[in-house]
Amino acid sequence: MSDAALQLLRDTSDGDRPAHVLAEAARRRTFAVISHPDAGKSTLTEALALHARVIAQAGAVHGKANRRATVSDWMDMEQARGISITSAALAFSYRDSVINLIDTPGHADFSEDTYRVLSAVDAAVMLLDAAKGLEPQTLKLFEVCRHRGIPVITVANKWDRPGRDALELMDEIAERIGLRPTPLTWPVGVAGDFRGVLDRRSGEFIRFTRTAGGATVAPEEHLDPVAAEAREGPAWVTAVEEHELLEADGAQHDQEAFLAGQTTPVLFSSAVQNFGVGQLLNVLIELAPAPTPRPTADGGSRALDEPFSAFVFKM
Ligand SMILES: Nc1nc2c(ncn2[C@@H]2O[C@H](COP(=O)(O)OP(=O)(O)OP(=O)(O)O)[C@@H](O)[C@H]2O)c(=O)[nH]1
Ligand SMILES: [Mg+2]
Repeated sequence: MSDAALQLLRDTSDGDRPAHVLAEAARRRTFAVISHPDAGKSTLTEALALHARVIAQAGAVHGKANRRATVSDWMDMEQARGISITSAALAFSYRDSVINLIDTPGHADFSEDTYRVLSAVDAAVMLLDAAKGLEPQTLKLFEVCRHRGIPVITVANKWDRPGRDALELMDEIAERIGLRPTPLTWPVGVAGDFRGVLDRRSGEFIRFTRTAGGATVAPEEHLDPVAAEAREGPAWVTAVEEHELLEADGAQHDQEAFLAGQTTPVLFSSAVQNFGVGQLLNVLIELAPAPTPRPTADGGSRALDEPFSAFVFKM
């Protein structure tokens, strides 16, 4: 560090600094979006940015010519081929928090990049294509999260398209990766007929409305159970029955078990239509961990308010 920089550090440091550093750290949510290729990571990244009003309009990678490329796929080759080759970091504020989101490439050729990213984040959002369930690359990436002790939030995406049964998907998560799924939202309408979600914590129905091309935030309506049943009939009744089954099975969110990597909160979405995206943002802020002390090379633990430390993970 140069003398000038050192002097600046001395000048700006005061008694409040550790408290300030801790408060700033507590506001931060740093996470990676991971999955097998094509599950919709870049589309979801963009939908999150749209929802937080960082961008005004979304455009799909493989979409119509009049839609723009996703914000995180910025290389010419990425836009031409519709895949992510590099990880893209997006930082934005939402409510009182600062979100640091890293959109990773799913393709196995670029997985070194994803492994590096996973050494720098505090949580991961694991995306599943609702029709395909757990695909090979998702399983591999999940193993890395398990190894590193990274808490995982699962998002069943592409619910707007015909796919698996939601309860079956939960079984697949439990059986194949040994994580206990604790859904926070539950879909109303089968895959391919996505009307909204049952918020399992409030019991409310959150109904989404499509917008043209999914380019803008999807309007949401909140209905109580009686109004929801009147509106959606059997689709609502089925969702409530399945929710009660999950409840009887003890599939409730438990923050400690989530942070310990034993359970995974699950949400349902359609990134391309911006359905379920606001719910994910709120869950990230409410439940995802802020930065914690890091292990040091000699096996100790480095507190967040130590004078200065950095971890260079990508050059
Ligand atoms: N129907 C539907 N299509 C979606 C959804 N989310 C993404 N897609 C489409 O799926 C394709 C892949 O989406 P991407 O966002 O590029 O997927 P990705 O996971 O970033 O892919 P890689 O970066 O190559 O690993 C695109 O054609 C998207 O428009 C969704 O919720 N529903
Ligand atoms: Mg991508």
